Amino acid sequence: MAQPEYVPLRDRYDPGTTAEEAAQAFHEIMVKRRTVREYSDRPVSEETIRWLIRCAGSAPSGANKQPWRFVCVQDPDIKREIRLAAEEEERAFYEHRAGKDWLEDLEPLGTDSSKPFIEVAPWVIVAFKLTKTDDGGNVYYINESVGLACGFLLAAAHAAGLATLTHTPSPMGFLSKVLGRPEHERPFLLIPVGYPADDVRIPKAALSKKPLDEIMLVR
Ligand code: IYR
Repeated sequence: MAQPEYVPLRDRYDPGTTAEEAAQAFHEIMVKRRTVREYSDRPVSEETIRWLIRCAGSAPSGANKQPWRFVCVQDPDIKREIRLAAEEEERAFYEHRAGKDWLEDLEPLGTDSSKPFIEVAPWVIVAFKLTKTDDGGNVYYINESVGLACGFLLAAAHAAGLATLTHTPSPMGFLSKVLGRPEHERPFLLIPVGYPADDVRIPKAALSKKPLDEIMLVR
């Protein structure tokens, strides 16, 4: 086996304060993130989106294969096509695909099959997972990897003052067709990105997060 080549860890991030203070400060930023379903049409520059994708692309991944592609859509015609196809799937979901329990769980969030945000938000980012590398090689821990990259993307958008929504129309096959993606790429998440509408409201139920002692154990 060939020995890996190593380089020193340079450019270390230094928060300039204690880890505890920095962790608390970052929490103060992240805890203000909200999933937003109503957007302003205020433009967001392509360069901003490029920074968000650079950030997503910095995520760790299985064997560093980076099994993701982010298709960033601003073209109103394509957004419309995506919206119409997504709403068709969602109508089937809300009318008969979702069971009673699932619909009951969604009730407090007020979601339904209408997805205007796909057209109103200036950008819709469709994250695809790669089931093979572009040259046919293996990829590993695909869902974990793409999930992490999407998490980075959401955090980056939030840090830029932008809102997001993780939308999962199901099934999502139409996105491959509309966006002309090859067989080895599978739609993973649809993420509108933009400024929240001025009069945006958030379902109260989405605000409650589990207390720390319910999600954390120390041993
Ligand atoms: N995909 C549907 C339903 C939906 C499912 C879950 I789980 C949510 O947290 C929110 C919605 C939709 O987008 O409306």
